[in-house]
Amino acid sequence: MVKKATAIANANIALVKYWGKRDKNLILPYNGSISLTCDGLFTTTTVEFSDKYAEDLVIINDKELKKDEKDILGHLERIRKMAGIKEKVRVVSKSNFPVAAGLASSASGLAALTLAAAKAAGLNLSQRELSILARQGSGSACRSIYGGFVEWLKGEKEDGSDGYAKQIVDKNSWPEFRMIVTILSEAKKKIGSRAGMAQTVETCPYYESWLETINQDLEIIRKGILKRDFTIAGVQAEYNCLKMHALMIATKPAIIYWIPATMEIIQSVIRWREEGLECYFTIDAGPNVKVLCLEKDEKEINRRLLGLEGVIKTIIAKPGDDAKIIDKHLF
Ligand code: 2P0
Repeated sequence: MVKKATAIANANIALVKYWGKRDKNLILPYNGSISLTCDGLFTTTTVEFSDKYAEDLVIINDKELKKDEKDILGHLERIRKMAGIKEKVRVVSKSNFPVAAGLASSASGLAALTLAAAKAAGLNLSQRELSILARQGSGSACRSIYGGFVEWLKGEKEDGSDGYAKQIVDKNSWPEFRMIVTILSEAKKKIGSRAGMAQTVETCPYYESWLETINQDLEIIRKGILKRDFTIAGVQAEYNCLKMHALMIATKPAIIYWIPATMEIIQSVIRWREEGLECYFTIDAGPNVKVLCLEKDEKEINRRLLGLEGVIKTIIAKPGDDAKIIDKHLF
């Protein structure tokens, strides 16, 4: 039997951010998060388990995986164990956007890997089971199993069985919603989010306040999404992003992901909004800014963004689909 499958998964960008783990092995978060699954920012991954391979081999964006990179081989081993198979694996994965620049490449990457590997290994998992499994590869990947607007429930149980993502609404529920991703720097970031969030939990004096106020952020954004109220969702997303960056800045040593062009966009978005062009920003563990707007303003905001110093390019994303199996393999 051929044990080969290919999956495609979209990246997701959080509107309420995940920042901090209560369990590093199972990847259980201290707080819940909400994201938009982005059409047009995706990873395609082919996985094959076979006796013909003498060694595991993982090729991501044409480069062989180094041992010290995220524990992808450990994740594949987890899936092999679940399926009770022993064959070595070959993985080829490609993303259509810059990796490791705060664009959640690990989310689409680990979601596509989980789905393709589970299918190739002969596991027949529900979306919830896939979400729990993807989470153990990379936290934010559990959200990329679903399309549209998605919430990752932090869960309470120690075994992580209630720590999964679920869809709030699908992509057709708010088709006018847009996320314009600006690419400012394709450089690999200095501190990864895994180390950055651990450092924040350990040293940031404000981390307790983050946890005390997060449920309110989740509630307001959920309401904004369900009512399709752009102002409610946008205001709260921007606020939550700034709170997360305030945490990062107040750790020892400070984690500062922003570059001058990041601030240029922040100030511009605030100015455009004051002029009546409604848009909001969010920023992850990197310098790139994502600008939230509605379809009617997409062209104008994109034009203005491209005119700013330091903006290399933009990608306009709409609400995207669930992760899915496709027929066309990469090898
Ligand atoms: C998020 N980020 O909610 C937050 C906001 C970055 C900033 O999830 O250690 O790659 O693999 O669980 O999911 C990035 O962290 O970290 C992230 P791991 P992950 O999107």
